[in-house]
Amino acid sequence: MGAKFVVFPELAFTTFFPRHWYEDLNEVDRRFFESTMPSAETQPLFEEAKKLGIGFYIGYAELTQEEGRTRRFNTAILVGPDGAIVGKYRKIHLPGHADHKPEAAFQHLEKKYFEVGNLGFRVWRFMNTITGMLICNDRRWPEAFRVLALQGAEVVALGFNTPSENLSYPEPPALRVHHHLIMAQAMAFQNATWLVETAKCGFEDGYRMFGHSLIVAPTGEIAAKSASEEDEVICFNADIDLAADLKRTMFNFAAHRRPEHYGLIVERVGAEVTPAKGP
Ligand code: CDT
Repeated sequence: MGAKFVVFPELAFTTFFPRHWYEDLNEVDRRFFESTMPSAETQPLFEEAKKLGIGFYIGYAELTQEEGRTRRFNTAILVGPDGAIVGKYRKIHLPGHADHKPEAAFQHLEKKYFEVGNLGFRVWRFMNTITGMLICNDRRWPEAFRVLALQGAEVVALGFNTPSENLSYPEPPALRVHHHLIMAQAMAFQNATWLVETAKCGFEDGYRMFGHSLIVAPTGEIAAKSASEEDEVICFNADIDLAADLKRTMFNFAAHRRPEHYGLIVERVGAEVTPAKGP
């Protein structure tokens, strides 16, 4: 297909193991976490990409020793066409819960297995673009995209695992996909970036994920979308300068943003009912 840059899903080397409760963290570390990247097992991917001159984004469970202790992150890296790791992102918005819910159809234990990422939202000069990384649930938070856009992001790469079934309340899968699509289109347009979102799809371990990998243009239009829940590759020849007019006019941040009125966004975490006292 001529692709120069490939985006793989979140936790691409393993099953989405946070759907399972494991008592023994040593077992989790052994089965699902990578303590070096690349490793003997992952090196062939790096070598093949280098041979083909392809850069890539890939997500994995990262085990690291930092600040004198073992730490676990849900991580993604950007790898250049020369096989060198250019950037690393550790997932900041970790959904789900940390406690065991035996009554539930499956678990979503990201809060048990991972710490909140400590590297911030950053962008890199990458393959003649400015590229930022996010992971799965981050795509639901406009703040994450805006922080990348304020650093000049032209491309945002994101891998995801989203179950077709809502763990918390009954919700039609079609509605879940609808939310996925409108978020992606809105985030790309409002931040004038290309957005690549790559899904795990179909049944993994017997649990269904809704797929719908996307490449979204800065116009908010879907340039390419997967069509099945089978393994699939989608590709688009993206004009990175497509957003130039948008960035110069409607979303000229320097001209139009009013951060003096956005303070609550960083001061307050949860919503509090605080009505104005007067007109
Ligand atoms: N992997 C991931 O972040 N998935 C979440 C599911 C949320 S349900 C607890 C998502 O936002 O798609």
